[in-house]
Amino acid sequence: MQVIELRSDTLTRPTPAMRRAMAEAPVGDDVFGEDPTVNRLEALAAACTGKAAALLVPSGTMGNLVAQLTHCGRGCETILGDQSHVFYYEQGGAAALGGIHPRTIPNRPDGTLDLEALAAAIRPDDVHFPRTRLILLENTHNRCGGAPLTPVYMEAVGRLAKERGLKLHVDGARIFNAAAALGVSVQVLAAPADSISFCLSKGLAAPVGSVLCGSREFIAEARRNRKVLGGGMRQAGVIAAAGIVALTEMVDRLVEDHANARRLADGLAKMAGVTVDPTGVRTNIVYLDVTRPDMDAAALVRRMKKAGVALLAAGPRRLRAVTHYQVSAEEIDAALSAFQRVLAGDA
Ligand code: TLP
Repeated sequence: MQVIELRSDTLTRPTPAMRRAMAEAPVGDDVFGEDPTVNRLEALAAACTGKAAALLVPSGTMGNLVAQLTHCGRGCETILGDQSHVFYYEQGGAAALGGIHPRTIPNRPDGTLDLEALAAAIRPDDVHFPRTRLILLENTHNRCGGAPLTPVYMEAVGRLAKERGLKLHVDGARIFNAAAALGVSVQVLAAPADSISFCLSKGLAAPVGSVLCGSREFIAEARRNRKVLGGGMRQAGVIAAAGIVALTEMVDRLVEDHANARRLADGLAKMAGVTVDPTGVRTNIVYLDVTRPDMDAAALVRRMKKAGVALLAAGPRRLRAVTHYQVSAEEIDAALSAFQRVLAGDA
């Protein structure tokens, strides 16, 4: 049986154009700066985000860690959302490996951090306190329903950071989804940030890779930090080639994923046994809560898997579905039929 894969947009497989580009990519040793395909991808990523320079890293996690290590020294503090991927899902790497102290404030349901709470969390100069050095935002916000953060909000946080002498890093794993949903350019969203990382391997469907972007000096230092983490790759042009296809061919179609996510949410909203707020679905991520008292998230995931639909449990009663280029509108309708049957107890 062909499974409809909704666990994550990370599960996309490379497109035929990516496979071809990977096979044919001119390569060199990237640790020597001599891989022409990596250099091309980095130039393209810098242009897409409006930054001076860029650095290919193996994963989003490494991009965020390298950014934090580059902005902060040991004993410095980062302010970030309590629902952020960096705080929630990255093993506390900045603390474990960089001695960087995380200060969380609550994410609001739209993925933002309250500006007053943010300002209040910045430490005054006092011998008792760590030094606040960095603010970290996530756009789109994974655990907050894939919410896109607007240019106005990004600008406001950027202004605050500048006024208080701090740096701003954006975990833009899905920044192209944010730009598509808001109808703005990635450059506009990234402009207030000192650094931004984005993933080639999520909605853009490349098999591996993320890119960290920032000033020339920042990226030069980030290159050192990537190396010490073991992220210096050699003939990485075979990876970068797929990334170039991702950036040139896979961005414009993200709106289809957003329409499919909304289609799924609209269908689920009509069903008994689960709740979902379709108006909250702005990009490619849908969260739903199981309300059937005799079923929890794990049980629904199990039954849906049997019915041919793969989903992720995101809490005791919470499930996540993510759309991507290997899920069509017809498959969304098939997934909805499976939900109908499972929730009615027929499957
Ligand atoms: N997110 C994955 C899982 O780890 C949850 C997913 O399936 O959504 N930032 C954000 C906002 C992310 O969603 C992710 C991956 C990362 C960073 C980390 O990227 P990778 O997996 O490449 O290290």
